[in-house]
Amino acid sequence: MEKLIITAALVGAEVTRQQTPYLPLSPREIANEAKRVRDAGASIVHLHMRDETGNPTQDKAVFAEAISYIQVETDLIIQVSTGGAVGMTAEERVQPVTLAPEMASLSTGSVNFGDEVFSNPLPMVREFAQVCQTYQVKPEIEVFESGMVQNALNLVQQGLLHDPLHFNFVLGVSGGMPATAKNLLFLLDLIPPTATWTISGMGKHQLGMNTLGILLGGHVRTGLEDNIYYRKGVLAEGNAPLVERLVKIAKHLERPVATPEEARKILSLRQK
Ligand code: KMH
Ligand code: ZN
Repeated sequence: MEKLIITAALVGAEVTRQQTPYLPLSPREIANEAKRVRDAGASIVHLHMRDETGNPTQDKAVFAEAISYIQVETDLIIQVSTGGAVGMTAEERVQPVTLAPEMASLSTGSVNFGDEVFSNPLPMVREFAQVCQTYQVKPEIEVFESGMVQNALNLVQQGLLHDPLHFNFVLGVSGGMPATAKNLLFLLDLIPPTATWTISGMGKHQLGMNTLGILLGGHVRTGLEDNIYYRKGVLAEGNAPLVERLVKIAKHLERPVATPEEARKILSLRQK
């Protein structure tokens, strides 16, 4: 098995300070949190940004501020979100890719998202993939349901994505595929043998799905974007405790954890 890559999804677009006081919001707070998860063992940060009122924003300048702090203070791989928040326009969402980070998320289809719809029409997905190519940004293909895998394979045929692909299975979103072992195994059968993959479980499914991912030779995403609890009824005091626990589990399961430099090689990121 490859060494384990741990991604920390620090803040997301939906969680609020009312739900947890440990949510980082400003670019400075997000960068401080990035440093903490790096020290804990993460090698990638999946980034969303918030404006001064705490609402989600894809503003390029806000991303640029946080990224500049993170790059000075850590060697983390930066993965910007192109998902943003439900209801944002394509133009808003794609902005941070033009900062040429090493990675960006790319959802390859639409999905119900609670009572809303996370809308990703294929022409928009193709445009985002093209912008990623232009800026030499490696997409992480976000899969909320199985049709999104085939959509990604179609993008390879169209020359808009290239091997080796990297998938993130986001299981347990209300409206998407439930977080079950059977669903993960089913999805793994659909991806090319050259692909790498990571697993995100929503809410109470985070820990179990991550542990399964470690055992199956995949990579893992944790963080407050997906789950705010450390255990039932107990809030995680930030993202770092969630990362620290995965490092401990990986150690018990004899799966070494990758540094950012090792993760860059495993994921075939662009040469600097
Ligand atoms: N906030 C969700 C609607 C991504 O970052 O690419 C979408 C999301 C996916 O978080
Ligand atoms: Zn996200």
